[in-house]
Amino acid sequence: MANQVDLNEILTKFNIKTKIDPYGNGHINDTYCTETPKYLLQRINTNIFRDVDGLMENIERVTAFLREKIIAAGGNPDRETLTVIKTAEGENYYRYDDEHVYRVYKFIGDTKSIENDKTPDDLYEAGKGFGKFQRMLADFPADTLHETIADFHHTPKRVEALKKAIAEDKAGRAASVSEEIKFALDNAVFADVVVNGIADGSIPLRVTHNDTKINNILFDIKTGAAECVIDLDTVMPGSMLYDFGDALRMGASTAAEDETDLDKVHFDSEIFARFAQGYLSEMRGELTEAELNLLPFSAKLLTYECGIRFLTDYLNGDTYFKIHREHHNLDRARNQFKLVAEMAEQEAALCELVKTL
Ligand code: ADP
Ligand code: GN1
Ligand code: MG
Repeated sequence: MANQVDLNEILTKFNIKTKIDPYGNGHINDTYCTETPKYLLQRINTNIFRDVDGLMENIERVTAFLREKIIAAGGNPDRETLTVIKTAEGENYYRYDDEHVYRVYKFIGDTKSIENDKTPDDLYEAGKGFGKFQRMLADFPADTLHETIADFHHTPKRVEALKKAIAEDKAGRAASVSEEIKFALDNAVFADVVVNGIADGSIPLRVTHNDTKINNILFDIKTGAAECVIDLDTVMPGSMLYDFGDALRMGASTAAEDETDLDKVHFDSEIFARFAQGYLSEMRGELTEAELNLLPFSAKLLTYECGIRFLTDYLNGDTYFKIHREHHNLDRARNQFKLVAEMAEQEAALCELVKTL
């Protein structure tokens, strides 16, 4: 467990001496923040990210590239991208042992991260923020990045992983979730649309973030503008549809990702429109016809994919996502499937709406 390690000892490796406390709400890493001066310490989840050298190399190269672009545009690189703090020995992370691997970032203050209370304007800003991130990385050589998690958004392989989890039924839960399993398998018909588009060349590979949930962007506390895209562990070659769709998965829901009262969980098309406006204000000129046509579909695809990942983890006995209660992953899966159903109902109307943007 992380707390068996003395975090103050870890901090001394980065020449930092100050009090430290847990911070943030991620499902993957353990995050802490120091008092003054403020730094963000993270224990990298090495069960999920096996190649920490490759991962940190990606982050250092991408942030250095962004830094140059931000400076050229007259921005502030210390706020508009992450800054990796090196150890006293000049390394970009510190390995205590194989399970306790830490990195430090500059803390980006005077920002807020949005979990659930959000307005359409916040989502406009988020769309602009993720769009700008992709635009600035458009000339980064994508094929030089390490693939930090293989086949991360290969939805058909996620379906295969679900089928394997059903067959193995490690936690003895499959019989109790037959309805959710049926929904997941019935909807697998659309799982291959984006991977097929990438394979036939109609959807280009770009440098994408791949984990664009709304709390992975920091907003300026005064202006509300998207200040910095964070959580760069999954920056890899991908489709822009992954980033567009995944942001709406949580961003366009009227409730939290784990809300159990499904009457509160709805897909909000006004938010979809505002996010799309923000995103297209940065990326309009870059997108192909196929990408534009699939924008509404991408929200459904990525929400479906995340739903089946939660369901798979539930069947496997909760080994991937952090949970805070017994059936947490099942609650998350049901919540995502409710959204998928509503997104499917609204897809045709949203395609018309995209044409007007
Ligand atoms: P996870 O992979 O577990 O989601 P994140 O990198 O997203 O971890 O960090 C968790 C939370 O910590 C974020 O949602 C954000 O609120 C906060 N955070 C992360 N990096 C910074 C930073 N450099 N400055 C300020 N807050 C940050
Ligand atoms: C995880 O790291 P975090 O909490 O931002 C996950 C995403 C999921 C998301 C669901 C590396 O994101 O893929 O969409 O949870 N990240 C990884 O909330 O698996
Ligand atoms: Mg995160």
